[in-house]
Amino acid sequence: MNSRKGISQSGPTLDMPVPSSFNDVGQDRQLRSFVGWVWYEREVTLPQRWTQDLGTRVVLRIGSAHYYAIVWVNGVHVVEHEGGHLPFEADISKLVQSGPLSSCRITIAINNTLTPHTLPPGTILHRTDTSKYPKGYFVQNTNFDFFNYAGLHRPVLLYTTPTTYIDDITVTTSVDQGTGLVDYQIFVQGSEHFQLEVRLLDQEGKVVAQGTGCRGQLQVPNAHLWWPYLMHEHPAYLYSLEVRVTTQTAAGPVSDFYTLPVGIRTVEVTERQFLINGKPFYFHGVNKHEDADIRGRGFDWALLVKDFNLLRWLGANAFRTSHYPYAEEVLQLCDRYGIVVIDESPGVGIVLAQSYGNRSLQHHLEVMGELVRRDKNHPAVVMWSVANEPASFLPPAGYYFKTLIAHTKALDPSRPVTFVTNSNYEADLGAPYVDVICVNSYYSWYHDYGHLEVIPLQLATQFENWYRTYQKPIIQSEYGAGAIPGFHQDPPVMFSEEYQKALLQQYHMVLDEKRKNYVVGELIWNFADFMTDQAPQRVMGNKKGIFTRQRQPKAAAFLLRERYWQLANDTRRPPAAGGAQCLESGLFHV
Ligand code: GCB
Repeated sequence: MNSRKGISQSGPTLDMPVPSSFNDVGQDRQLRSFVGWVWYEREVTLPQRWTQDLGTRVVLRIGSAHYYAIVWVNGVHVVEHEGGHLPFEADISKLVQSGPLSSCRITIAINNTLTPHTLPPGTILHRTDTSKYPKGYFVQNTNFDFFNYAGLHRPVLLYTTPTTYIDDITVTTSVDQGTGLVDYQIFVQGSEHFQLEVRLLDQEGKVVAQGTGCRGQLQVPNAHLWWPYLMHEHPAYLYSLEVRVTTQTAAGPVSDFYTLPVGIRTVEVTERQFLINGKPFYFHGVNKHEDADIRGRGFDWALLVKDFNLLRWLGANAFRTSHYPYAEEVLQLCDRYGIVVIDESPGVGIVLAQSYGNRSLQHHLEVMGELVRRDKNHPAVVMWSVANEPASFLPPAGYYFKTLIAHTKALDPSRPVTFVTNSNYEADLGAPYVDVICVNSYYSWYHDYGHLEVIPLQLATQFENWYRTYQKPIIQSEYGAGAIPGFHQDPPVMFSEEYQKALLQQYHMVLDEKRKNYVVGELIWNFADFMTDQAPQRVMGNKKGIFTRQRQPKAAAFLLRERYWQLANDTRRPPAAGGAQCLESGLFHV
């Protein structure tokens, strides 16, 4: 690429909002289903200090680019990244500080092609029968049930730090007889000579502990623990860890300063229970997608806040980031509201034998490294899920999941690890390595259509088989039925709101029995309707949402709301009839 010419000189361009998927903003069918390279470009003017002060480090940060991205600044290649749901950065100081220019042209090429070695995997099918397809015709095939939205899904930011800067912080917490123990490790880059100060402040701004040096333990007598929001009257207590690294320069001392919210809490798994702060926790919540009209998977504050209001209206205390890591802002709100998260990697649809080879495994290990690095300090994250519904009965799956789970535990020994299975309990080769069995089932939906009466027997058998085999706590990580909003039929038939409700009720009877014992959670599939590829069994997407894609409740939402508040009743009563709880004003600084 010529470093002086912008992309607009190579041909016609489109205006494209960021963050957003590119697929649904246009009127062009080709753009909606486009597979291949797209190019984004933006020219920005940098403040003078950024370009003149050599003590300033200028960083370009891309929140998420789906799927493969190559980045240039002023025509110079600066970074490449594989994987659509995690951030990456490039230090561009040298580039922007090398000449008189204060403008900076950022060019990002993105390719959404999925292959057997990407995460999630996919295949490109070349249609060579020229009696049916034009020459060179191909389609992207996937083994997952959501639309492969692509583009710049999260913010693209430029920020600065001093040249000696805080690169990473790891915090783990424990509790010893009421004293909170906060172990920290701080990684500094740019110099070997610096001073490091650490302070922990409570919510009143009072310093409760302090330390110096790159690693240490802060002790907080009578600590306020971080509790999920329905378990305690003062939930989601967050301390602030202030980290200051200072270096001496010719111009005097220079500091990099970072504040990290810290929740002191413990997580533990026993043979029958999932414990948070030593107390049994029952997951009653949802599976979500990052999905909405027009913006596709693009980050949107208004949508996010609406979703959290709906979660709290429902009384949901947890969700799984099915089937990929969500935006960091989502986890920040979970920390602040006390909503528990099972944090899932993009390992969805790993069903081809080819996807179990070393190349795929290596990439999956790297993705877990990026995910843990990004999300390890969120108290809301209580468990990692390395995959969803892989073909875990295939012979190489045993080694694959053993390695992947051991690696994740080595990266973060403080949290349990799982993957979500729909394999037969006898055939599953990955289940021996998980801490919690997460199982998906769709009785009376994908088989025994319409026969709701078989659910109690089939579901009870499912739980008993898994528990007898592994003696590990079990989460019903998906169950549900499709309902087209406004379709009514009584007695219930499939796709009516009544059927969705009735199916959930059958599940709930068994869950109520088994949760006395070893079932530790239930997560409905799905929070909201979402877009999928076109297929005869999908009606403008997947309709298993209890809310529509526009976040309006179906009948099942009211049923779940009653149930979840009932489940929470031990610690807290439901809000007044008809009234969702309002988020206090002042909570948002967006
Ligand atoms: C599943 C998948 C989920 C699908 C869902 C369905 O088991 O994990 O991605 O969307 O079933 O509705 O078929």
